[in-house]
Amino acid sequence: MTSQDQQNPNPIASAELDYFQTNPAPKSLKQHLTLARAFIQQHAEEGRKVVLVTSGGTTVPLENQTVRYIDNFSAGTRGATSAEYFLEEGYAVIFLHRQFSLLPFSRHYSHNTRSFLDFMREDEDGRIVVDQEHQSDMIDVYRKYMAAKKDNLLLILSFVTITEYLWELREVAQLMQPLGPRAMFYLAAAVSDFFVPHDRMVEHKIQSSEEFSQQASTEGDEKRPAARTEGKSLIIDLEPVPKFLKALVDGWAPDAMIVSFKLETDPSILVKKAKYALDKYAHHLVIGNLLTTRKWEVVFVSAEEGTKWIRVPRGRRAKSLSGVESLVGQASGQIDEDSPSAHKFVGEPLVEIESLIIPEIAAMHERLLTAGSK
Ligand code: PAZ
Repeated sequence: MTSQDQQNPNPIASAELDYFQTNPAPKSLKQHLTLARAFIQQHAEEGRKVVLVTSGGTTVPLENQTVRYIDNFSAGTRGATSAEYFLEEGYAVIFLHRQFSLLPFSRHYSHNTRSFLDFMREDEDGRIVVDQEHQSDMIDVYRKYMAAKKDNLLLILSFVTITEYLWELREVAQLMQPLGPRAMFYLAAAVSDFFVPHDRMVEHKIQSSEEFSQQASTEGDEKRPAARTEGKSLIIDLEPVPKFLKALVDGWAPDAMIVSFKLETDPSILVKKAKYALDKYAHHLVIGNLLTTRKWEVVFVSAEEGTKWIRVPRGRRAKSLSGVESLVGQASGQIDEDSPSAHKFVGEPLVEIESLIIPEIAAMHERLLTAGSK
């Protein structure tokens, strides 16, 4: 034990307390929790498994009245796609996503280079209808969406900033506690590791002109603004976000199955980092993925099964004369190579990799539930 640990026997708990005391809750939290409480209660009563899917990137605001912020690349594809496959596996889904990132179902027709209007045409009576070419795909998506809506199986909540995300995650996780091991967390959001604490954030837009910029307080003052101009330069001095992933296991959702993602860009450290995260956070499964290949391959790292790669089959899409699409290529979604693929992936993957990931996770959840009930 370090002398700091001796003064404070649970550094994670005190970092948590400090974070949530000093970084205010989002205004929409109360309303979100009312919705989440009713949703969780309904599905607990109906004996359904509930998964909280997080999706999209968190922002790091530099000003309280935010004009500028730091963001990341995530579009929310992984989360939105996974949510659909969790519904297919019989889960009720709480979809906690970055506002305006991809949503389950509507993702098929949004954020594309094509507008949703390109899927429509005007019929002889002057009414808008779906183009013949897109009828079968759209009816499929529409029916699944309506089925989820009818049974209230999908609750959509949103966040923008890192602090909003953490508040929502903590509070919804605590509401999910009564579900016990029937709850799952699927943490696909790209969460910032660094942030500007509330007490070091300037109120107004940071001025680029020296004449208007507020003078930074004296050197060495730890409460000086974390983002400020000094001379002509913008200085951004971020602090680490406390590591809350362990709190999820220890305090917020001790009985739930927890699946987290590890994103890297360097193939040589991916598995090592995923294993490290598994040891450190004691989640049930860590899924490693690389920025450039994340739609084609991921690596599962778990105490239960060690290391296992999931890959989309290689091949191509083929269209028959009738226009029906089929897959030509390897049947299996898995190849037993034990490291990231050396070959380059081009175009779109043959199938959505989430269609392979989610059934594996659902089966793992079932095994955990069975083992727990013995
Ligand atoms: O949102 P997206 O589909 O563009 O990307 C998904 C992802 C890479 C953000 C996700 O698979 C992931 O790895 N999330 C965790 C990222 C992290 O290490 O914080």
